Amino acid sequence: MTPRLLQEVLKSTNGIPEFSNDKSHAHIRWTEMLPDDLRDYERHTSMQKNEHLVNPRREFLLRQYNKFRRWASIAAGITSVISALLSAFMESIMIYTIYKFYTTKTLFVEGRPWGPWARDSVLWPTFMLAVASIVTSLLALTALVALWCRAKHKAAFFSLLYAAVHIVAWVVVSVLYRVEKTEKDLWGWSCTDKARAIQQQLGSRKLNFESLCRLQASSWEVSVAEVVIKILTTSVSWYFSSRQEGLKTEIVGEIGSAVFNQTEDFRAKSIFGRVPLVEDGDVAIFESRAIARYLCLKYADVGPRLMPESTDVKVNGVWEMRLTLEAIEFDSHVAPVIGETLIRPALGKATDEAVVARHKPKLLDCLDVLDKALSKTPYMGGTEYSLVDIFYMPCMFTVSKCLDVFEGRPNLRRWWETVSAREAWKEVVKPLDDGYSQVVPGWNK
Ligand SMILES: N[C@@H](CCC(=O)N[C@@H](CS)C(=O)NCC(=O)O)C(=O)O
Repeated sequence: MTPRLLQEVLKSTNGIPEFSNDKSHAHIRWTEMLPDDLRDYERHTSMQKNEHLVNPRREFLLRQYNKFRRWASIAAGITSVISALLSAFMESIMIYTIYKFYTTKTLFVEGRPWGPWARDSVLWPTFMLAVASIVTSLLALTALVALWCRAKHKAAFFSLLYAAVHIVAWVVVSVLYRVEKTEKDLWGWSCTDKARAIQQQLGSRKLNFESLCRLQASSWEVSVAEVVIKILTTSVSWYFSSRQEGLKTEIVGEIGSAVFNQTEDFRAKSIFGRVPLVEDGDVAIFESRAIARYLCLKYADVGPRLMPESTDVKVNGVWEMRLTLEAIEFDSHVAPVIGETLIRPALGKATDEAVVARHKPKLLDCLDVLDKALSKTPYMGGTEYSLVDIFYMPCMFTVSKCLDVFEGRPNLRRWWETVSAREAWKEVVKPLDDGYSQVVPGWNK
């Protein structure tokens, strides 16, 4: 754990001129700053420890999760392609039938001044099927483009709603089209004996009712197939999505298992049973803030400093005060808000609104105070970037996913834009962001 945490803390310090003893270290990775023997040692232990950090079950679950996601996309792609093809087939038959009707309706037929088609022909069922097929093929094409662009359906609810509307609409269209097949509509008339007799009289090259009858019948069969296929593919997609959702909860549980399946040895070292825990030789330290300070002191001459160098008790006193405020005034309110609003829903548990109601107003007050303080100094700890900023950053980032943190707080926004623009932060936050976006609903809203 040590090298990993150390790496994360020190990475956040890359390119910090304020506390750096040697400014040429800016933008150099922490391992490159270590003396050769120590660098090798760190690399070696880091590899060793990382092997222990790989949780085979979690890796397996993640692979399964990605597999289901891939299959859900493949199923959605196949559905759209089939829908587009079937609809294109129906749409061309309907357009052809309508075209045939308009181009032949004035043909002369002995004893039928209204032409070869039924007297007062009913056209709407044919138009209805044509419009339904055009709409479906356009929707299917849009879905394909969206898949191609890797746009994800934000909520399974909407894709299910879309599938339900699609199925109901096609059931209605197919039933109406079939029920309205009388001698008056184009399909019904094409299949009558009277139409066949007229075809013989005019010649099938001019007007082939028999083939029109067959084409429209097959079009109705395709419309029924459209319903059946949609039901099947929706079930398959739903199956993959529900497996994917189930895995999300398992993955989060597995990540927590490091904490929850505690060994006696772990308990002896982290007496409250919490992570992170850092072991460095014969010393074991828990509490992230204590760990960060330990690492800063231990490697004070390796990387840039993140604590004041001054021996002035007043300077140190003010800095200590600001450092402490983060844990007391910010973390104690932001942690429950994050836990209830983002973490519990990710674990499939309900948000305890009473907890949110208790802590959110205090958090907002704290943010207002911080905004005011940041109008006087550029950083949380004073004039220089320091551990104080680093302590605020993870929760500030996380809570900004469920709360409008920076709105109406220009100084806090300016501070966040400055500190979060650091390359080291971007690198450190990426796995956190990727991980959360997989398990927390609405993370990337
Ligand atoms: N103040 C502690 C908080 C540590 C903490 O709450 N860790 C959580 C995981 S993020 C934990 O270990 N929870 C397990 C438990 O409370 O049983 C720190 O900053 O290290």
